[in-house]
Amino acid sequence: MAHDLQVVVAIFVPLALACAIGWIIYGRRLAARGAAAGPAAKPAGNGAAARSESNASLPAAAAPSPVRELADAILSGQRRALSRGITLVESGHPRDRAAAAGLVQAVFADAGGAIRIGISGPPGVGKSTFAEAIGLHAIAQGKRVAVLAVDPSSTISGGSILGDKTRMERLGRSDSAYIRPSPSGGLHGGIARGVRESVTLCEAAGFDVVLIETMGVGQAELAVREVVDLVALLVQPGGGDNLQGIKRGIVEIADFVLVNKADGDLKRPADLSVGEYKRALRLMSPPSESWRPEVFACSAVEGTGIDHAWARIAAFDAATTKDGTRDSARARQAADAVWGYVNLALREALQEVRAEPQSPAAGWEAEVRAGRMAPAAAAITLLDMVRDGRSLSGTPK
Ligand SMILES: Nc1nc2c(ncn2[C@@H]2O[C@H](COP(=O)(O)OP(=O)(O)O)[C@@H](O)[C@H]2O)c(=O)[nH]1
Ligand SMILES: [Mg+2]
Repeated sequence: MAHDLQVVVAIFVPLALACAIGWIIYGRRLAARGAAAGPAAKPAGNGAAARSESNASLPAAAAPSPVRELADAILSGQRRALSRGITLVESGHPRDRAAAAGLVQAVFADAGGAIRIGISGPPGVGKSTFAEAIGLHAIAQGKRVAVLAVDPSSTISGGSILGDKTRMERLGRSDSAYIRPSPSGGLHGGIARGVRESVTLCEAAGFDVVLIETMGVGQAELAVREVVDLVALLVQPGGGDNLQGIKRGIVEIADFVLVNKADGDLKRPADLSVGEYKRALRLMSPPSESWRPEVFACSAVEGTGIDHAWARIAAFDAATTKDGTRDSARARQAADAVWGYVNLALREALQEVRAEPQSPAAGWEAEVRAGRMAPAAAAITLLDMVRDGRSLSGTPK
């Protein structure tokens, strides 16, 4: 039937249901764990606060749901299940939203254990090559590495971009690696839609390093900051003191600026660029209170500087974990994300209402378009209607 204000409210019912299902499933697992192996001895992750004693007494769910089965398969480290899970959280379709939220909630207490690294920088700078090099290095140190990359060749206009290495063949052959190229069609600010959830699923599947390669274009790059612990910005070597057209804002969110391609003829220009970026960064405020951004050169192709990069990333992780800034940043990111989802769901619900020609919402918009009403006044009128619970739909029930 027609949409009215209840559409807005109805959006939250599936979400709330999903959370409830997650709690129930979680409680069941806790109870099972408690019976089998005593108290769980996992390191604190996402679910540190959620792991309260009282959950163990939650009622058991009747039958294993498809979402529960998928969650269990992910938790047992099955790659195909992880891929299916990521497809679900990337879907963006309102129909999949409750299942996606339920899945993430079902594995949430087992996530949080990875170091989350954003790899940013313009197209062609070597992000994928670097991700592969540092991924292989981390694996050699005994880590399991997941890479979430936006595949730029999947854009309609893009075609293949500068010998793009999204597939990362060498890394892909390792049993300790998981590579997920996401189509850039579903982009949500330079990173794949649902990437926060994908990180959670990768962590639940047991990966201890999650690399997120961004698409590398424009201000959208800033979005990656919201889902990672640290950002490594890759830049090209080159003279000139204009930071080579890199947007200042993007340099400002970087914990590391890596001048890549420091090999062959580019070695010397790379070293000069390191000095320039160091000088530039001194004038900017660092993204984290407990870490001064570092600049150094590397060659992802030759592998030079990769061990140093990994050592410094490990130092960043150790410092920010110890002083609590990593967890407080994660807490803030998570809280902000709640409002991001609420904004999105509300906007979608209101768009639906707006699409109905008979609705007062559409009427107010027409008034604005005709120049009879100021946009701010129309917005307040609509928000008042929402607050008062009045129908925004034109078709009475
Ligand atoms: N000389 C040199 N070329 C590199 C290096 N890293 C990447 N490349 C090349 O730069 C091109 C783009 O690399 P890619 O990793 O796909 O860049 P992305 O678009 O930032 O992911 C490829 O042809 C790479 O072989 C490097 O350290 N040195
Ligand atoms: Mg790439």
